[in-house]
Amino acid sequence: AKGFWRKVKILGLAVSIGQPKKGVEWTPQILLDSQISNLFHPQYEADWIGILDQQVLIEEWKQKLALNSPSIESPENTLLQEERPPKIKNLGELNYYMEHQYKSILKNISSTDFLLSIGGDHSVASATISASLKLQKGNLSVIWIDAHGDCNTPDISPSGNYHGMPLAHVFGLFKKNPFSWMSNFLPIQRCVQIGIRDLDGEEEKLMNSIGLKYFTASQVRNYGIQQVIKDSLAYVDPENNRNIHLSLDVDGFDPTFVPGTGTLAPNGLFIEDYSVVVDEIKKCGERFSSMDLVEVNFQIEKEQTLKAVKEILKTTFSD
Ligand code: 5AB
Ligand code: MN
Ligand code: MN
Ligand code: MN
Repeated sequence: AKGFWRKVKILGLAVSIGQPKKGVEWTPQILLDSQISNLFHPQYEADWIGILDQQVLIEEWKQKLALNSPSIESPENTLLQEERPPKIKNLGELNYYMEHQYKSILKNISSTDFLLSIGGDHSVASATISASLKLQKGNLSVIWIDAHGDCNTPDISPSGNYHGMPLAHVFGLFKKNPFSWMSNFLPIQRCVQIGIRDLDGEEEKLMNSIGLKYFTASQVRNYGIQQVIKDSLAYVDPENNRNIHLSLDVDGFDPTFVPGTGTLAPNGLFIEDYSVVVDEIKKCGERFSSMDLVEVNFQIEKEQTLKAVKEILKTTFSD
């Protein structure tokens, strides 16, 4: 669009503890070093806010714990831990990290900036969405591209990995919310998922029972991506007045296009599909307000994956 100008603030989320594989936490620094903002059309003015490093934050968290050690070392607590093994792995660390992430977004981003969050694993999405909901005074809808549902609750998760749970969390579906800073929740009808093809049994039952709208990868092939994104936007933004957050898990793409990710699923989307999706979302103009780019793991594969990430960014921030 002519005359369009937008400030893009990039936040690096160097975190991997929502899942077991090393490597996703290095992605923000690698992309910063690759000068990705040079790929953006000049109508976007891109600035890195910084990179939130899990090592630094976890160290800080441990020091705070040590200061309170008497209560932590008490026998009741040890017993409690044994009786109830944590249903979310690295819960304390994640809570600490994501509280910082949430606060850092509120501190550094204004409601008219575009926020690009670069992960890191997909755990970060519950905090970016919560923060965006707060910034946009609740007026937010989400397009979620993924092979997976990320809709497990701690009770049904087969792995205990939080990156498979952020959507259930931000919908407010956890029996007990373990993150006290998180108080903005997304109505289920304000979200649609695209590219889904690998759901856990209980997760799928839950998604269907709550009426979450999603398009599987095979539905994308049957209906065509144009139809899918049009229907999606009509569903989450029926009156053309909502801000749109795009949560892009790169495993939504086909593994031949993005091989470098921790949870591969065959028969995914291609850049041509993404291009149609993003063009349609960009018709929302400034209401397209934020995006997560997550689950990129150059440790698993670098050459093709870096090429793919550059294409994704170029497509997103074209004119
Ligand atoms: B991703 C699985 N459903 O919960 C689980 O990559 C995988 O953010 C989750 O979409 C994949 O552990 C999470 C088996
Ligand atoms: Mn996924
Ligand atoms: Mn995901
Ligand atoms: Mn993944």
